[in-house]
Amino acid sequence: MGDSPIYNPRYETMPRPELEQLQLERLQATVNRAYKNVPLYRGVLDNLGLQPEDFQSRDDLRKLPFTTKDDLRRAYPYGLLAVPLREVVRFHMSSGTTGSPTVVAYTANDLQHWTDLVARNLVAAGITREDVVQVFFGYGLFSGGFGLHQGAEAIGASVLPVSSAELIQQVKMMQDFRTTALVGMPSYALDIAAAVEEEGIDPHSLSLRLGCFGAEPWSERTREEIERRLGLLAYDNYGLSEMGGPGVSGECVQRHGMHLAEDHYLVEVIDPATGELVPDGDEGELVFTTLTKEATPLLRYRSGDLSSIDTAPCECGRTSARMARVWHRSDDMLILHGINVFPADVGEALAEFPEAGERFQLVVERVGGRDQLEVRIELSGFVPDTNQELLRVYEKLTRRLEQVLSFEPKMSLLGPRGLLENGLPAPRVVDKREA
Ligand code: DLL
Repeated sequence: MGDSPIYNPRYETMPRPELEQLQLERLQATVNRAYKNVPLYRGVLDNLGLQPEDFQSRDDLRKLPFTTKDDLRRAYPYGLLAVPLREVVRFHMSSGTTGSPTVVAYTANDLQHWTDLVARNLVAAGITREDVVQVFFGYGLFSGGFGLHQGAEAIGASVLPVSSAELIQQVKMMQDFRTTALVGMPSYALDIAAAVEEEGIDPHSLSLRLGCFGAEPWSERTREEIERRLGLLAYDNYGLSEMGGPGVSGECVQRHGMHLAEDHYLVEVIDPATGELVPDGDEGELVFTTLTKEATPLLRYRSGDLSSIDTAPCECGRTSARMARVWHRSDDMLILHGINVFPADVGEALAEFPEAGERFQLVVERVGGRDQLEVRIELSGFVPDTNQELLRVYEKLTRRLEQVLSFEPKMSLLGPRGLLENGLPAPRVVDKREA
């Protein structure tokens, strides 16, 4: 596994002292912009008696409270814009499940930076202008499709925006266009592998060389499985819509963690319980501050993602810190075929129905390579007179859950106390996917 070229050597290999100075200058500009233009942040600084000039070191950031997903939801749709609407050229939204999603806006400069960052990740994994890149992320409010597409185009690769087409169509495109690189979600890559096998195609007869996968947690075991079944090398890349989408970090060919774009994001790792920084290298929740974002700058945004950061030099020559694979979250958000599911949202929807009790459980399994969600709901004192009445309740709840989740879950209705185990409430989330 040799080295691959570096897309933006000036920034990706900047000596760390210089990088830290750049971060400070960009932080000062960001705080200034947020204070002047975003009422939420003006209020925060004013309440603390702080002025933008009080940020003289990167550590001064810690004077500020965290920004949370709820802050973003409350600000929907325009509340956190730091520029006039006429400066905004694009919006994306998180794939969350509630009625109040989180919005991210981009100026033309933001789009340029985003494209550059995704291009860095793709080049780090070894994609070049010789590659035919098949993108099977969704194109839409979700940032994955457009983000990876722009990055691959910027490199000069030949991009096939197949998006979420039928599996058989994906396979046909891979054959007809001799696709060399796949870009999408790892779980979907496994679906494609299954379709290849069903068609009786030998994966080595395809032209696949590598894949860049992300947008959901996946393990080393899944990596090995994808590589074996599709005959390619699989690389991890990470991002979140609040930070603009993919491009926040990605693996180089060394595959020892994902290089963070520290010239665009200042990352802290905190103990989710206390909010204090954890010792260097320990696992904690990633907290991001944007350093270049014009349209929607965010200060100390709690990602919910648990990871650790290594600042040791990497053999590839990049000086940026590397973050470990994200597997757990500090909240109980689940990602199911790319859709972020918050159990609290399911609870809120169920509370609309007197027939449903307080207790419910989400059970996630991987069946035939696909994530499957079962929502187990305890009925309140409600006793159906007839099967038809039970069926009506069942259908009503299924319809509502489908609205909330944007897919239809499997559902089980249990009698009262059906979700008590030894008198205690059963866990709210049971994730049976591989650990
Ligand atoms: O998933 C952005 C993205 C698109 C990243 C394409 C990579 C590739 P959201 O829908 O806002 O944005 O979901 C963000 O997904 O907070 C993590 O919990 C999870 N996540 C993203 N990438 C990874 C990864 C996009 N490589 C949330 N490994 C994040 C594990 C990931 N989890």
